[in-house]
Amino acid sequence: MGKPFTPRLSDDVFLAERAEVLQSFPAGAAVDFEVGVERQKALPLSKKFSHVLAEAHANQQTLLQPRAGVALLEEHTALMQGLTPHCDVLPTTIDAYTRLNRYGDAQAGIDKSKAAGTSLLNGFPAVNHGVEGCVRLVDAVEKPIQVRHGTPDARLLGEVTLSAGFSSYEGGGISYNIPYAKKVTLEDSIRHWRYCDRLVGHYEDHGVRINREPFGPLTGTLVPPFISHVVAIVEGLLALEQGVKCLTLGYGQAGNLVQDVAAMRSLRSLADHYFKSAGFEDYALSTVFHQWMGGFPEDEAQATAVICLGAMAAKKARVTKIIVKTPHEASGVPTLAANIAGLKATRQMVNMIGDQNAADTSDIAQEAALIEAEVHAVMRQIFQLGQGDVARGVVAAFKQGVMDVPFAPALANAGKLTPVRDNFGAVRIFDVGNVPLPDDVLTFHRDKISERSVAEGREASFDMVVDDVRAISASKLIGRPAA
Ligand code: 8ZB
Repeated sequence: MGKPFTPRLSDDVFLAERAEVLQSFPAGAAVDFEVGVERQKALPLSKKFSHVLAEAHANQQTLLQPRAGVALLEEHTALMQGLTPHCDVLPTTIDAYTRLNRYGDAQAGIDKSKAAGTSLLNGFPAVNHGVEGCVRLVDAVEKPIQVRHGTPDARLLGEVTLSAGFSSYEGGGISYNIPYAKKVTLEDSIRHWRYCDRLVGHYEDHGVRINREPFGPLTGTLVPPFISHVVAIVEGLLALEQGVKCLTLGYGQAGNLVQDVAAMRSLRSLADHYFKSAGFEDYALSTVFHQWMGGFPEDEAQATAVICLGAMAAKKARVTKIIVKTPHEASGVPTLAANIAGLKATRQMVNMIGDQNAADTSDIAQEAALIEAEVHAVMRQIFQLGQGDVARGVVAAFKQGVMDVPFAPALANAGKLTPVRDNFGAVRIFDVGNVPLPDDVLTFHRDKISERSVAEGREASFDMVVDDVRAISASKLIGRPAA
């Protein structure tokens, strides 16, 4: 298949762009790569993301990670310290202004938060706190810490946080564009994430391993597993080409246990297949499962049940890491206590499932085979469109609707593919749009949807899709009509 990816950014081009990125905002002036390398090297193993992931993978343990971020450094540090006893790896969720590179607005948010004595931002504005603030944070916590965001142009954020000792960086040129932005072109976001991957590769060149994690769930709304798998594989290939060596690939819970376990199993084997076929051997691969990313029930006990179903699927699939939701999900940014509640419920479920047999049933194998056939069909087309350049291939694929993410805001996305649940709640394809799935696969989806139509005595339609989008927050998995 040849080398199906954009060539590595040359050092000359990277370093020239780097000078520009660091001059784009005053915080860039404090970034010193050599000092960053020394800081990363001085981290104890227990604070290195790549090490903790490798240990968990080797011992078949599952790490728990919450989401959390507030405006002020002291408050955020206290939040991290409060979460530390209840989780395995820490996040730092970045605020929405920083994600849009609006550092002036982020600063106003910091100032107003100080005056108000409470966080008025929905995350931690790491660029404004700068290298110095981030170093103080990293020094004050005892576990590995990751940047979690949703930023199409995350170059400066990466420079600041990685040089301060964050040891994992979430995102990717597709997964942090299509679900998050409307007008950013894929060409731009992929180019900016090539920079981020090359920065991580540059740390690797200097003996520092930093974990990279594409954002698996995409829009979190009825995303068929093969769609998010293709994005994960493409972003994985792009990252490996830039010298990334430690990758965590993810998937967001869809809700049907068989499909969710099959999705996690196939994600791992498919990624290995495509990475090795492209000539990559030297990489560490781990997996992450996101608990339900769609609408949640308001009621905290009901929300906890949704959290536990995700924990169960994830542990059945023996994933490396779970991103944990909270019983406050329906209402907004969670308190520390709500975050701890989600972590405790997840831990209890993970422990109880972990003691049990991990063997797959035949229905899981069958579902995994379906996902594999779907991924191969789309990847084949992406390689063809790219003619040796997977980045170009994926851009063309989105343009033609060959790749299509349901419910995404991006203009770069066709939005023709429409999913719906089948009679057991698995996500199936109602309208395939221009995605080139094989005929036998499409027939399977159609038959599965017909089964549900017969059971409900109604034709499949967009109403059914809407019912499904609302179902979990209304206490069911499948959006059945009222009896
Ligand atoms: C795409 C990720 C969305 C999830 C959570 C949302 C949702 C966002 C914060 C946060 C804790 C924050 N989220 N910002 N959780 N603290 N600052 O990310 O609730 O679950």
